Amino acid sequence: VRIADIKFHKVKKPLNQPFVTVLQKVEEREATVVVVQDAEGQEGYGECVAFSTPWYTAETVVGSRFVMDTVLTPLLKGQLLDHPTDAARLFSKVKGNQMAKAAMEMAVWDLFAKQKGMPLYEYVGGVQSPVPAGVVVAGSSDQLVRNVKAAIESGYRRIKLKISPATDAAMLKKIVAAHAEISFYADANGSFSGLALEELLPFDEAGFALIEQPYGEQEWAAHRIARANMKTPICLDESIHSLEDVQRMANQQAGDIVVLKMGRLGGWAETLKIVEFCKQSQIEMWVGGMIEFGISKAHNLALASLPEIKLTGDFSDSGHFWQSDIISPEIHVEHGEINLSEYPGIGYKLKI
Ligand code: OSB
Ligand code: MG
Repeated sequence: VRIADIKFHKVKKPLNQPFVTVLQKVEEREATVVVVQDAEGQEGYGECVAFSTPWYTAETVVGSRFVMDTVLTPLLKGQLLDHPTDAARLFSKVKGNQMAKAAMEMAVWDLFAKQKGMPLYEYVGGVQSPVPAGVVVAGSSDQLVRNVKAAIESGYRRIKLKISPATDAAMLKKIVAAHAEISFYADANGSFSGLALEELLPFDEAGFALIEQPYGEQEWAAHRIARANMKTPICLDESIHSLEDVQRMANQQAGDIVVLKMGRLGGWAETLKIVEFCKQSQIEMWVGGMIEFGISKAHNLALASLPEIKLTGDFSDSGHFWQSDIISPEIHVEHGEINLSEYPGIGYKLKI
């Protein structure tokens, strides 16, 4: 496939409700949509998931756009690629900037699948079966109870609760106990950083299926201690930027489960290597979300279709965050599931 042209579109939309965590209050989401074109004008789509400011990862919308425009585009444009993994190889000498790389690399994967006339999920080895939906609930305690109720009424069977040292663990235990049919995850986003294990232990009694990222990105020893002293599986999100980080987690026994986010990992090629390693090492995986638009979600759905990925990811309805999404059709949760598109590539049209 010849990458004949590369285009970018800015997207900016308000969230239906502010998304409030210990890290940041997100009220509006900006993103960059990447369109790669072959010589015939066939298009592949990617979405850069960097946020406006560096509150979750170091990259930003403006910084990633600079890198895509001035560094990555010259490396990719005009190239004749034999395989989509060539894109990651072309970018490999550029340091860091995984979200910028991923956005462009993922567009290339979409284009290859379209050239083959195959859905992307099939192209990467996934299997057709609806992807179970999962939603994230954040906010103060009374909001939490209301939002959990609303999520269950919308059909979600997996709910992720944002936690911090200020969260009332006993209250969460009651919520979890009241809904035996729901799988609850807890995500701390590193907010127990520097605190004693005792601060985290009350959450071990709440009945969560897993606890995500209690400590900071580089706090491997703290995660190892938590894992050794808790019955709830420890899951790493922010700590994982590459296959090497997953190997470090395994070697240091710092976690049981990894969250796959292609933006944070640099794209499909690195993510598929991690999937293979986790399969060999019997590490469980799930696909995380970052308040994304539909292009990114469509790639994530293809990833979640892989038979190795058994845990439910962050997959909510387009209408959960957005008045209107940037894809057609939008992503719909029905009976707690999302059907994979059977159209070529990501299977959704760009609607901007
Ligand atoms: O830690 O998983 C996270 C959103 C933005 C950045 C980081 C995270 C999140 C979420 C929301 O938890 C998940 C979603 O988009 O559904
Ligand atoms: Mg997380």
